[in-house]
Parts: sequence; C-alpha cells; structure tokens
Amino acid sequence: MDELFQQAADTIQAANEITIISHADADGICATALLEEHLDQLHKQFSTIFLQQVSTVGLAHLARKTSGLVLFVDMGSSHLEAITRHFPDAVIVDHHKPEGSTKQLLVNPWTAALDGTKDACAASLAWKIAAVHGKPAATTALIGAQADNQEPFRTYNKEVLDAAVKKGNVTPREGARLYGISTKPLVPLLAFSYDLAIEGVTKNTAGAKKFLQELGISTEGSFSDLTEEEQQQLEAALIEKSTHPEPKITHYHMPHGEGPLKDTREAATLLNACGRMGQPELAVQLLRGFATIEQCQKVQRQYKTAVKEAHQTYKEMDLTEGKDLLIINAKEFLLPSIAGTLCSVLTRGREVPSDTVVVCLARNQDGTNTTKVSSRTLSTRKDLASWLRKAAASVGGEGGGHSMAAGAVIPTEQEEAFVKALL
Ligand SMILES: [Mn+2]
Repeated sequence: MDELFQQAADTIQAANEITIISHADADGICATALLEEHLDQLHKQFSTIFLQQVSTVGLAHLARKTSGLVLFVDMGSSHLEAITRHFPDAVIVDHHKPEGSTKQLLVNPWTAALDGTKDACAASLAWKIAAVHGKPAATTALIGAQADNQEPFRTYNKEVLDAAVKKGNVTPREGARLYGISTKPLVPLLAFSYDLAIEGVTKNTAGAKKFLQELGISTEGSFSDLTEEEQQQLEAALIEKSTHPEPKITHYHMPHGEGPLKDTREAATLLNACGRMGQPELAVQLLRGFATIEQCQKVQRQYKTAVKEAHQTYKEMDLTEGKDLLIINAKEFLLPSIAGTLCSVLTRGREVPSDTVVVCLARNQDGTNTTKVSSRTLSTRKDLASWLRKAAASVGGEGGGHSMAAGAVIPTEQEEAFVKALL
C-alpha cells in the first residue's frame, strides 16, 4: 500500500487541474476535507462534486463535465470499467470491494489483501496520501472511520488513532454505550441512548430522572458537568443495568472540539445529516474551519423536518397504484436521500396494506441527470432486487440491493418508461 499512497501523492502533485468526485456521506466528507486541505496547501486548482450514489449512466454524464485529473473518493471500485472508459486520467481512493479491473491507479486496501471494512476507510486512505507530503488532521480521518463503523481500529485506522492521541487531539475512554454524551443534557442522554436498553430508563425520561436521583447525581446539566467520580459512578451503574450484550464502548473525546465535534460519533452523525440534506460541501467547510457548527446543526434539524414533511405530503405527488404496489414519483420535490426513508415509514405505518411494495423515485440533484429509485416492502413475496434490476436495465439504468429493500438509478428521461416496466 505504501507505494500506492506515494504514487497517488505524486500524481496529485503533478496535476494541474483536479476534480474530486466523492460520496456524500460522513466518510466521503472527511476524506474530501483532507484532500481539499492538501490540494490547497499545494496551491492546486480543484473542484468537488458530491454524489449520493455512483452509476454507469451518471458517470458517463459527468465525464463530459470534467477534465484533468479526477479523484474518485469513497466510491468507484464497483464501476472500474466505466471509470476506465470515461475518465482517461483518474485515481480511485476507495475501500469498497473492487469489481472488475482498471489500468488506473486504484488505492484500495482489498488489492493489498487487507479488509476494506476494517483496515481502512476512504478518510484514512486520504489521510495516508496527504501524509506523504504533509501533516493532515488525524481527527478528521478518525471521524470517517467511526462513521463507517470500522471499530476496533486497526492497520491504517489505528495509525490515524495513534497520531491523533499522540498530538493530544483525541482521548479514548471506555464507558457506557451512551449516545450524545457531548450534546445532550443528562436526562435525555440516558432516556434516548436506546442501545443501553435499561428497563424503566430507556425511552422513559421520568425513569431516567429517578435513576440519577437514586445515584445522588444532579439531574440538571450534562455529562461533562459531572465530576470524574460521578461520571464513573453513573457509567458503572448504567453498564450494570444494561441488557445490551456489550454495554461498554470506547468514546473518542476530542478536547479541542466544540459541541458535536467533541465526540467522533456525534461528529459523524452531524456530517451524515448534512450529506443527506444535499449539503456535504457545508460539512467539508465545517471540518476545514470555514463553517460553523450552528450552520450544520440547522441543516440537521432541516433533515428531520424534511422526513416528516415528506410523509405528510406524499399523496400530493405523482402516484401510480398497482396490485400490492404504490409508486411515488416525487420528481425534484423530494431529496433522493429521503426517498428511502419515506418508503420505510410508509411500509411500517398503517396507511398502506402490510404487504404493499412502496417505490419512490426522486431526482438526483448532482448534475448527473439521473433519478434515484428506492423501494421497500415487509412482504417476502417479491424479490425487490431482481425486480428493480430488470426494470432498470430495460431503460438503460441499473439496480440491485436486497429482497425487501432495493434501489436503482435510471436516466431521468426514462422515468415514465420505468414506471410502466414495474406495472
Ligand atoms: Mn466509506
């Protein structure tokens, strides 16, 4: 791998014009922040395009808009042939399992007999590349690894962790499986850390309050307001009462951060919300110190509202009903990242019969002229993955997934033909 990092760093250094094409999730955002910072230090001209998903038809469209060196980040390994065909000058920095082969530079742990789900994420790979000629921020890479659930950290992720700890920018601390330790007041922290699963405390704010009172701990304020002794006492009590098989986790505290940027998990959640809301660039700016936490938290609240609104207004969208089937074409009125959530909410709710397949089409707003298709069902009668794959292929798109949750990407001008193919 060291040679790959070196080659990637040298290729970047030699390039005049660079386009980053990255995945709009927390890991892609962290990797992009590291690479953008690196490119700025090298005084390179660059632009960044974020995608919610990668597809052959989307890549063909993007190829017409890019020139110079194209850096694929946190994506691309599943579309090596299309990248080879459409992008003569590309470097792929990705940790997903490669499909097919490419003559272009592929920085991917799987090619070095490493496990891309554990040894490295896109952010830790980007960190390694940036570290060839510079000193990138290890905390940013660690947030990416946390976002992709790569714990326990090993290989390149461990290298990132060690670098952050050595600099005093991260303090690992074993404790209870609490979520929201740096942002939530104590009572909701206990009540809404669902994973702990404590009878009478989880999902029960009155119970959580009582639990604290019985320990003699103030119910006001937050976890960080407690003395070290109180923190230990509280966590020990929670671990003892928890019914989770692994009630302990390691919290990665970032002492120099603010609010959600004090904890790697909370940081990852914030970045993901910005990505889903179509604002991954803002999240990159936050990591690079050019945007505020308040700006990102506002987007996070908008995301929650958008899901609620989609549920309230879906009936006003273009609906097609078939046998045990509801197709919603939201067009540009719904963010594609919310479409899947809407399908889940509807199949789990009472508005549609329990064996209905819900399909939602929403247009990608990433300049690829594609439409994202999401589908969910609670019924086992139909294999959604093969059904969508076939329908998508018939209109020049591609699809796949699982039998009860699947997705597809199609050219936007084929929406009508695609809906017909589903009926
Ligand atoms: Mn990733």
